[in-house]
Amino acid sequence: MENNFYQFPDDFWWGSASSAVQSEGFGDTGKGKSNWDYWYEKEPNRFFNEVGPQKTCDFLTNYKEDIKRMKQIGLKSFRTSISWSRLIPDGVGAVSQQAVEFYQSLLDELIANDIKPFICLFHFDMPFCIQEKGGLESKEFVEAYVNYAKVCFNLFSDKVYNWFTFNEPIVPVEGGYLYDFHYPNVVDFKRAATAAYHTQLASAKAISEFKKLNLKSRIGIILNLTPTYPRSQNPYDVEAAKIADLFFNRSFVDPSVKGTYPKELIDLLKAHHQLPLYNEEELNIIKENTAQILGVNYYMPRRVKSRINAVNENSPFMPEWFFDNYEMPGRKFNPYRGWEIYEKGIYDLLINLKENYHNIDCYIAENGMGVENEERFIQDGKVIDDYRITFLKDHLRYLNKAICEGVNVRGYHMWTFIDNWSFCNAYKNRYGFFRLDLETQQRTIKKSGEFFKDIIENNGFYDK
Ligand code: BGP
Repeated sequence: MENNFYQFPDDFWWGSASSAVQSEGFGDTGKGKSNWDYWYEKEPNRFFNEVGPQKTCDFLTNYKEDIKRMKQIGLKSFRTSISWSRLIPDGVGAVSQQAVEFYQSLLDELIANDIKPFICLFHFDMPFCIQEKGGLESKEFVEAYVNYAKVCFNLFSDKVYNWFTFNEPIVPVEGGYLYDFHYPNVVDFKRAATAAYHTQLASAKAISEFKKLNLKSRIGIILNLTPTYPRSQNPYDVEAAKIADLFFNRSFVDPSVKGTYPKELIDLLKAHHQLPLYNEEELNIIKENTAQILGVNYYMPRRVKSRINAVNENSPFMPEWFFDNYEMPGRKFNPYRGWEIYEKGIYDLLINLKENYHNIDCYIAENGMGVENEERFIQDGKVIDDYRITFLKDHLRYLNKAICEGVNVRGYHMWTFIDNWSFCNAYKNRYGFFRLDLETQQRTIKKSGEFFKDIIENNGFYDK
């Protein structure tokens, strides 16, 4: 078969993503305890091999060398987050000077190496003292978060290229209030809806503060969009998929990009007495302060079918009252993470943004493949991760198609640069372009890292 060259636009943001909790380590900057530090202390057994958030690639001390590695493979941009509990150990009030110096120096180092800093303010971690006051469920969270965001804008705005208020805001809602995979391990839909609403409000208020500063940089939000496919075109299946999409995608993408919640979602929650408390003034803030740029994390699709059994009314209200999850026979599957691999999903979600979300400027903020026991694939000291190269190419072909069809997608960041700690999964699955030896802290480039370097150098790649 003849090879095609997949050409990407000039100034495409070829990059990689990470987050503070997953890479920095606790360090000695006087960081306060976060919700993750607390949960690990309390229930270490909830973490793979009982490895907690203190055991990382220690980016806090290795960042200069790691940025050299980024430069070595030619990254144009890098996204990480600021640790709120490092910057403001008590959640509100005094700012840690050591933390300020670290983040200033990190940003300077990226800029000096021609790597655009993308900074996210919230990647699942908050100071534990804010969590104790009710966390996402409380209005105190909203005010404390907005104060923290303002501190960050004032301190770092001259150095940051793109800002993001939250990473995957639905995940702490699902994990913490519905499905028991994040602290505080509550199962209660109305509380989940409240947490989601407060997150959206906090995001909009931070955007409002940002706009007052008239900066050159832009601000947005990063959402994990999971294109939702019905098992079949049977109207029951189609309706099930529509409802799943309302819960898991439109609940955040609509207010973030359009400034309004879908009426169907409001009606459904109202009918089941699950709406959070809200007021017109807050809804107006959400309406007026939408994202200027959207980051999209894409890992897997969602497939659903209509429910086969009646709902047990004496069980907690759940999105699954309206659909069953569906495993498509023959699906491509990553058994280590338990996620379907469906490359076309990246194209479908981007076309949806083009057609239904005014073709907002966006970029792929995360995409990647976690694999267990990668040491199996080491040859002459290097992980030969051909599976990751295939995964990457398969997604980039569809990304390229979306670009050719006019989607405003500005970049692609792979998760992640150096193998890092995963929330709960710790080091079970490895994702990086560089392998981390946890004991020696040594980093070694994988074959995929070298392949990504070639892509960046050529601003595209040859393939079938
Ligand atoms: C996303 C998160 C990342 C990262 C990634 C991989 O949801 O934004 O923080 O962890 O998923 O998932 P995991 O680490 O759970 O395998």
